[in-house]
Parts: sequence; C-alpha cells; structure tokens
Amino acid sequence: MKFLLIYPPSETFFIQTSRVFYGLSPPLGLLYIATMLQNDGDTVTILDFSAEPFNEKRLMTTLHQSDAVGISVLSPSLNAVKKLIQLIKQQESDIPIIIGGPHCTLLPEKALEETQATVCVQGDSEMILTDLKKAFNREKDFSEIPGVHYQSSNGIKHGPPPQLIKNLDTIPFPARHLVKHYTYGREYNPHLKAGEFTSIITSRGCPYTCRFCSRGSINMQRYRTRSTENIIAELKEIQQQSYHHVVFSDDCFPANKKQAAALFDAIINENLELKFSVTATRVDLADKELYKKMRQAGVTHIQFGLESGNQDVLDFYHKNTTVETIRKAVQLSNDTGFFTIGSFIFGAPFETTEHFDRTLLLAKSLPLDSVSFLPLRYMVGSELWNQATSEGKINENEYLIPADKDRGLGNYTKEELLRYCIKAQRSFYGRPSFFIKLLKKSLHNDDLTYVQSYLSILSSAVRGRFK
Ligand code: B12
Ligand code: SF4
Repeated sequence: MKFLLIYPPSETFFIQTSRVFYGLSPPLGLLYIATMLQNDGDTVTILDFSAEPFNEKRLMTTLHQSDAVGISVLSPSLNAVKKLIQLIKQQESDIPIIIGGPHCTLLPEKALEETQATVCVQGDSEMILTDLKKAFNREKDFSEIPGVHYQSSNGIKHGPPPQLIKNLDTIPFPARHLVKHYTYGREYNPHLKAGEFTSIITSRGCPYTCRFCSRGSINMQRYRTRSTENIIAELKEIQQQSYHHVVFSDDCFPANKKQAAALFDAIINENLELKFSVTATRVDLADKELYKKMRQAGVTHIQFGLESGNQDVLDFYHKNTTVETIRKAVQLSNDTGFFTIGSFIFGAPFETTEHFDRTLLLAKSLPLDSVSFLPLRYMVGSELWNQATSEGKINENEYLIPADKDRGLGNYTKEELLRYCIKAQRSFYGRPSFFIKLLKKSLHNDDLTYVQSYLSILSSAVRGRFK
C-alpha cells in the first residue's frame, strides 16, 4: 500500500516573534511507523507541516497518489487535524484515515468522533500496523486489534486495550531518510542544514507526575528504557547517515543517572563524532561526574524545566525540587560548559506579580544562556486540567486552556499573563551583561554558534515586531 503520513502544522508559539526559530525536530512517532510499513513492503511519504509551510496543493498531489493516510495528533494540533481531515475527505471521500499520537492515547474515542477519521490508535503503534492493514483489506476484524478504535455502522467501537511494548529494543529504528530534506534543530545551531540534525528517544513515558503536564496521566506515564547497546547501534546508524547533531527528545533525560553514565561512556568509547543536545531534563538529576562525561561525549545544550523561583509554586506543581537545587544544577551545567536553557511558567492559581518578579530575579541571577517564560496552560491529561474540569472552570471539550482570571483560573487574565511573560523575556535578554557573558562563554568554548543563536533570536524578534 502507499501511505501518506502527516505531521500537522504546529500551533503558533506563544512568543510568536521567536517561533520561526524555535523547536523543530523530526516527527519520530511517524518515522517509527514508517519503518514498520516499509519493512512490510509499503511505500511511505511524509509531509511534516511543522517544518514546511502548509501547502494545500502539495497535500492534494501527494494524497491522490496514496491508498491511506496517517496523521499524528497532539492536543494543541487537534483543530489543525480536523481541518486537514475535512480537506482530505473533500478530495478522497473513501480513503482510510488513521490517527494516532499523544492526544489519541489520552482520548481515543473523542478524537475519533471529533476528527471523523476512520481509525484511531491508542498508545504504541508499531506492532499493530500489519493487522491494521489486514483489517482494511477485510482479512481481519478491527475488533481484534489491541488499542484500536474505529467507526462502524453502529457507531464507534474498539478492540482490546492497547498493549504496551515492554522491550523497546524490539522496535526497528526510525526511517529518518524520509524527512532528510527538512531543516531541523536550528535553535541549537543556526548553521545546520537539511539532513544534519535529527532526534532520538532512549525511553518512553515519564516516571514523574508534575501537575501541569499530561505526561503525568496514567496512559502516558509508564516508563520504559532502551538498552545502551540498542541506543549505540542507532547512533552509529545516525552517524553513517551523515547527521552532525542529535537531540535526546525523551520527556526527561536522563531519568536514570547510572544508565546515562553507561551510555555516555559507550559514546566516548565508540568515538562517535556527533554533537548532542537534551530537550528536557530535571534539576534534581544534575550530577558533576555525569555532566563531565556528557560534555566529553559531545553534549552542547541542556534544557531544564525550571518552572519557578518560588518554593510554594514548585510545591504546588509537585515538581519535587527546590529553588536551591535549581541554583546548583544551573551553575553546574554552566560550569560544565553546556549552553544552558531554562523554561519558566507564570500563572499558578495563587501567583501574584511578586511571585513573577522573584522568578525573573532568580532567572537573572543564574548563568542561563536562554530562557522562556510561558503562561500556565491547563492541558488535557494533566492533574490541573482534571481538577479545573471537575470544578466546572473548564469544559470537558476544551483541551488546552491558558490560565485566566476570567475563568477563575488564577489572578490575571490571559492577556495580562502574556504581557508579563513578554516583559520578563525582554528584561532577561535586554541586559548588556547577558550578552557579554554569552560572548565570553562562546569564546571559551570556541563555539560562536551560541552568540549567533542569540543574534538570530534577537533579529527574528525585531523582524516579528515590524510584521
Ligand atoms: C520532541 C517533542 C516536541 C518537539 C518536536 C515535535 C515533533 N516533531 O515530534 C517540539 C519541541 C517542536 C515540541 C513542541 C510542542 N510539544 Co512536544 N513533545 C516532544 C516529545 C518530547 C517527543 C516526541 C517524540 O518524538 N516522541 C516519540 C514517539 C515515538 O512517540 P509518539 O510521538 O507518541 O508516537 C507513538 C504513538 O503516539 C503513535 N503515533 C504517533 N503518531 C501517530 C500517527 C499514526 C497514524 C499512528 C497510527 C500512530 C501514531 O505511534 C508512535 C510509535 O509508537 C513529546 C513527549 C514524548 N516523549 O512523546 C512531547 C509532546 C508530544 N509535546 C507536547 C506538547 C504539549 C508540545 C507543545 C504544545 C509545547 C508545550 N510543552 O506546551 C509544542 C507544540 C507542538 C505542536 N505540534 O503544536 C505534549 C503533547 C501532549 C498532548 N496532550 O498532546 C508531549 C506528549 C509532552 C508532554 N509532556 O506532555 N514537542
Ligand atoms: S514536566 Fe517533565 S518531568 Fe514532569 S511529568 Fe512532564 S515530562 Fe515528566
């Protein structure tokens, strides 16, 4: 069969001016599925509309050459997916449309109902694809396939509960060549060209339960890791495919310090000539010996979920960290030579401007090279969303709601919160001392991409203001 797999357009970033520059990485979920399909003799094309501007003509041309469509759904992209499916159905009313991804794992039946796709897959999908194809060819019944929800003449039905892939080493590596023409990762190095940057995940699920994060929901929590040998084999393949830079895209990396030490030892021993970044890590996992190894192995950037400079807010989010731990971890990261990124959230229900000021003060006092201040959002699957929904502040069909005084969610309206975030961002970056520190660090590390990244963010911000 010929499959068209689509990653939908990403929602516009809150701080829109820097969006052009932020966070592009390959759609690994689709790439894992693509490998399984190709191994089964199918042809796969991927359209990543987070990495290329949405183009209806391009979508339609590819669609007309396909037998089935698969789409990834994140809660923030649900509306984009609904529109995509409408467009697809106008052109090819009978083509099977399969949806999967985090939103489908959380709310499979509702996702199917709202998007009007043909089939929705909940959870890990690699092992059910062959059966799914058989069901489309009427050689098997959808009701026999674990984790599958489907439209039938009697409404939405489902198969047995999803089966977790316990041994992640059994999954073949993602088909990266299908998206090699896209440029990813420019926030790590503005010089990166198409085919030079990719991502890897070494685990699935997250062992933590932060109250604002949908990863804390039971469906997405079950934590599993891959073996060092299996990860190294994939990294060797990545090197052979001539990528330069790899981001560890785990929810939380490294979650296990001992395993991480073994992995970075192996990377050093294998002499892999790759650079690495870490999408998300926690301050309580910072460790001097481990960071030294990571640096030696080629890690250049680390991003911490710092969230707040207030202990009461950290406790409210069940972050299980302290302001002191934040200070130590960021200092250690900087001393190790990593480009250190910190993200903060404004808008916990009891937070006041004094809280925001303390967070900004902490951010400015830390040796951070890049920051984001974002408004709290109540996301489906998170404990905070569940609570607000049970209190009637959020409707069950509203999957992503910013903190907003007008809804009884905090002390400020969403517009006020956004203004505080933008103000904090400007106040952080506008300091001459910040730029001087960044320049010194870049010269010390013999890596001017740090400064170039900063200048690119700045110039995209300025361009954004004049648009
Ligand atoms: C890397 C990453 C990003 C990157 C790039 C995303 C990309 N191109 O894939 C960037 C930085 C851009 C990003 C941005 C955001 N992200 Co993000 N991101 C991730 C992260 C850490 C890894 C994604 C990944 O590669 N996973 C590995 C693959 C193997 O897993 P998977 O995608 O779930 O795929 C499997 C199944 O879901 C399924 N599947 C997936 N798609 C499909 C399609 C079909 C047809 C089928 C059958 C099956 C299927 O099969 C796959 C294999 O088993 C995840 C967390 C995570 N670990 O998944 C968060 C995550 C997906 N992001 C999330 C969010 C919320 C965001 C943001 C809104 C930022 C924010 N925190 O507010 C933005 C907006 C994104 C948007 N599209 O609008 C949430 C989504 C929650 C939700 N309810 O949907 C997650 C789960 C993080 C979390 N802690 O909750 N993200
Ligand atoms: S914020 Fe990070 S550590 Fe906390 S539950 Fe979400 S993914 Fe896990």
